[in-house]
Amino acid sequence: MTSKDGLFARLSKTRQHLASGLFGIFGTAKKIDESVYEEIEDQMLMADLGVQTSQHLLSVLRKKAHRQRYQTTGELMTGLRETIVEVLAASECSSDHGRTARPRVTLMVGVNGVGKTTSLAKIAHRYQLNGNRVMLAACDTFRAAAIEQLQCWGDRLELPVITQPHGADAAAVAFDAYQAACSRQTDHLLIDTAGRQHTHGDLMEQLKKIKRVLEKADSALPHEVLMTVDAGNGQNVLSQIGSFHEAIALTGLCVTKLDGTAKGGVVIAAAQRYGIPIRYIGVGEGLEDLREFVPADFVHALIPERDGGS
Ligand SMILES: Nc1nc2c(ncn2[C@@H]2O[C@H](COP(=O)(O)OP(=O)(O)O)[C@@H](O)[C@H]2O)c(=O)[nH]1
Ligand SMILES: [Mg+2]
Repeated sequence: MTSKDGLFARLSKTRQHLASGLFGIFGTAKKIDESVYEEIEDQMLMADLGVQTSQHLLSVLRKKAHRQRYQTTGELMTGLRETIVEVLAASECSSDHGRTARPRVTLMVGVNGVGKTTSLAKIAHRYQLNGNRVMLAACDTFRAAAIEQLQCWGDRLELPVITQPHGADAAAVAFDAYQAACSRQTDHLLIDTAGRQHTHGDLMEQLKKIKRVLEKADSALPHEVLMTVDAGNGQNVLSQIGSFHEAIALTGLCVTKLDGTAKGGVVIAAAQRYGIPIRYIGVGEGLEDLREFVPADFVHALIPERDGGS
């Protein structure tokens, strides 16, 4: 099974919502009229693209259809695919976010239970496979179990994990970890943080403090502020991103649990609304179930060619 086939299988729930409805429209070789656009919009809303993003995509698609004189619904389908890829690609960032810095520091943030710690372990594993030295920092000092969970991943992946006892100052752990990463010539320092509701002021302040303390050590830190969101939360994901972005300026997104939801369209909405690049998508609980986000592969898995399946 190639990774693209794997992606196709994992995105089946969202595809059933989005693509099967679209095939109903496009498969009937209708004339392109207003009712076709309305039906496309309905399908997009069902796949959780949201009103604003659906309308944006439709307006771009209408112009494209007019300019390129689309005659068939098949051409319209191709145009829709292209339009979504363009939206997703536009959020890919041109700046490299310290890609070559060593240690490159990633701060993982997000609300509770979305898959931050698991995704961090998956990212660590990817880096290791590329021959990089990785260190983890357990800055979710809020729950004792969270420190143990990261330690467990560290044992499994044979990675150093910097910890302090439950209740310690998370910013102090981050600072210690950065110093350790520098002295041990680590390539990637991945910092796990406590889940917090975006409405929880104190915890947001703690996150800002972690960032400030790192910035004091080196103004380029953290190179990446990666927010994990659970696709299953659908449109709520957008307000979560908005609050975190305002508080600590996100540089990337990791969208998890796309395997278990029909709301995968929220990936497109997130890219369109905030222009924050999607770095990774999570498509299962295993270590290998994290993919680098490739817009064209994602769109192909959601809206395949009619006779395709791979
Ligand atoms: N199906 C599925 N489960 C996931 C994915 N990512 C994380 N999980 C599960 O989500 C649960 C919460 O993950 P955790 O990393 O502890 O979340 P955190 O509270 O944000 O750190 C765990 O049971 C993970 O195995 C994913 O992409 N797909
Ligand atoms: Mg966690």
